[in-house]
Amino acid sequence: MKPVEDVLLVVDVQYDFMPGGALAIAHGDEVVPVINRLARAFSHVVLTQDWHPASHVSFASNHAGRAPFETVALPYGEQVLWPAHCVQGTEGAALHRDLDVPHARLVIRKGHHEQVDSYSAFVEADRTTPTGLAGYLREVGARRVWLAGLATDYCVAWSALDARAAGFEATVVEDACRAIDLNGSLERAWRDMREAGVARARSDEIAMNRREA
Ligand code: VGL
Ligand code: ZN
Repeated sequence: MKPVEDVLLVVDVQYDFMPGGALAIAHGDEVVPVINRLARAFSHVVLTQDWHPASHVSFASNHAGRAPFETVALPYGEQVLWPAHCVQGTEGAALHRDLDVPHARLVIRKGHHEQVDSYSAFVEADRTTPTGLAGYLREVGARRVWLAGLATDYCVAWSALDARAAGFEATVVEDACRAIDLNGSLERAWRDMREAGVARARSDEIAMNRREA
């Protein structure tokens, strides 16, 4: 296994997704030490950052009379309305200070278009606007994307599915992720990923295998 063929994608390890954050994910902070350990087995790491303008279409507060976790029909399809989170330049949008991945090469910021959300690190929610990540990964010779971070059933799952759609192998490191689990979203995400050929692994297996490789 040539290291350059394997890229670790660390998704949205940001304060607003941590306990106490604006869109808190239960036990979200537990991924940090797992990812720190995992990342040492990868020479190539890419980080993502959810990065919305304050006027973003995914925020319930920008829709009169609507509450968080309701859905709304947008031109590109159904959109979950979230509490305002990861507003560009705020503390809540910052990466967790204990995330220790100094060798990460690229940070992809997504969700910056006011009228389009982007769970996926590859393609925005209109399903047509690319972030550029697929082109970057192809150019550096990546074959498999390993995924970790938040949330399993939204940004991790959508990124894993789009990695497959872009022609990469994809493996979700399940103990390095935590889920939002809204109305069965976690079970649905695992089913969709399985059907798309996304593999599942545990961080202890990977770190060991990759050290031996
Ligand atoms: C996410 C909901 C809204 C995520 C981002 O990182 O999974 N979920 N924005
Ligand atoms: Zn978001």
